[in-house]
Amino acid sequence: MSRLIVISNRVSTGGGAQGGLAVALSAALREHGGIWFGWSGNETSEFSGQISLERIDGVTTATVDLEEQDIEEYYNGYANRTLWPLFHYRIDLAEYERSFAGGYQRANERFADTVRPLIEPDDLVWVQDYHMFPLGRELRDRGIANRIGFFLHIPWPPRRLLATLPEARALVEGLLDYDLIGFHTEEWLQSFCDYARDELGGIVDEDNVLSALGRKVRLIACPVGIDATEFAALSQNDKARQTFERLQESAVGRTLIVGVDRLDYSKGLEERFLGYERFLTEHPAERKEVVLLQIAPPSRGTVDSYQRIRSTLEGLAGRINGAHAALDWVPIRYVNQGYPREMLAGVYRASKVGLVTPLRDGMNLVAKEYVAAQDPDDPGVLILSRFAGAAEQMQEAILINPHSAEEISDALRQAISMPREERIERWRKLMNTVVEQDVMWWLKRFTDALEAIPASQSAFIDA
Ligand code: GDG
Repeated sequence: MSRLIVISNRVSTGGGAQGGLAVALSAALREHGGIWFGWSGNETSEFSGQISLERIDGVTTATVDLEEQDIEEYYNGYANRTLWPLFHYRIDLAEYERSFAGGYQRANERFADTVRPLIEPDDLVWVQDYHMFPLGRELRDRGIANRIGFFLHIPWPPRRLLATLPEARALVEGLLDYDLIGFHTEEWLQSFCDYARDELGGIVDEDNVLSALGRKVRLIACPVGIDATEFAALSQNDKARQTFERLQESAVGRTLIVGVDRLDYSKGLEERFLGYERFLTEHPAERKEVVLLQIAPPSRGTVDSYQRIRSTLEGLAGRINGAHAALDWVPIRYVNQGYPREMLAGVYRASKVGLVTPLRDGMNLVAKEYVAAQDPDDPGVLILSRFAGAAEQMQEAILINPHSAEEISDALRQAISMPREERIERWRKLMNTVVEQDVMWWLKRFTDALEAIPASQSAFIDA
């Protein structure tokens, strides 16, 4: 078995409060041996490429500090203010600055210089996400002939949106140096093919191998999962049970609806609140029987668009509560803080409706966690946006268009009145998928596909 070199913006080894993805990548690193490389999260006055090596729970991590300018231009700039909004279809929020693009390229070159000496000839190299698009090419330029895979955790935008990015062509050309590119869904994969065909004259064969500009790269749709068995067990531990009981007491007989999202404009929180308000107005009789608990830990607080969405939501929650609350009831509990995972599991289990309404989302793990945490004898109902990658696998949820307040309102009504047998039937199908296509399934599918690529494929083909 080849060693694995995982490369991502940040490195987290699955200890403490880490999510399922970090746990799975750590498990793969333990099995294959290898190294997890990335930015330390720290700033240094002058970049030195000094690697800090650590061994945590059987996983070797290698991290490097970046200069303030790198962090500003690469991370806060190009990653968070250019690529993230553009790839979530928000060109209105995307900032196109040459300095960001330059800093992004520089940081990737620095990553390549730093990780290069750690890579041995038979290692599988696996690059994660949009922070690192150019890394494959930079490694090739430094003589790395290994199999290199790339996985994109966010959507791939439609061709005409991507074309608004000044560096679009160079970015996609750079991706041709990978051997394998993974997307969560067929839809994101097809959007990538559209661009490669129309802008680069590429050809995609029946095995999803793209040939363009004399290079070949294999494409796969490989949806990420959660550790469903672990999460189901978590929902029954002491801390989860205490949270469950506390919520049940505080909701006194009311139906709890839950949303859990990083505070991000892609998650459709504003539209969710408006859809919920619509439900309150359209169904006065049910009004006081429901409570919406929205957990939204703030993120990327230095970026303007995140400050704006935060204040918009505060205003909206205040207005809805002001307009609809009664002496003994507040319609929205809006909480701007994070909770430990086992408490979240208890929150999901206590909630009869999981409301997941992103406007665009690569996958959305909350939808899967919500399902995994349910009581099999009395499960809650998942309402899910059609525009989340998860919708491709989770057809038994109530699927909605998150831009339509009416659809959200109708879906809430349907979920709240759904008979137990129907809830159980839908949940069983959803749970089967979440358990079968879990995070270890995802990991194995991707690494097997990478390992199956003949080592020579990364060389030039005849044009
Ligand atoms: C990217 C893509 C893709 C949230 N609040 C708390 C908390 N969380 C955890 C959830 C879940 C995770 O954060 C969020 O996962 P998502 O999938 O929703 O979204 P992103 O962070 O945007 O991740 C996404 C994912 O990559 C994987 O490929 O699904 O589409 O955007 O696990 O539970 N965790 C804790 N406390 C909180 O308050 N502990």
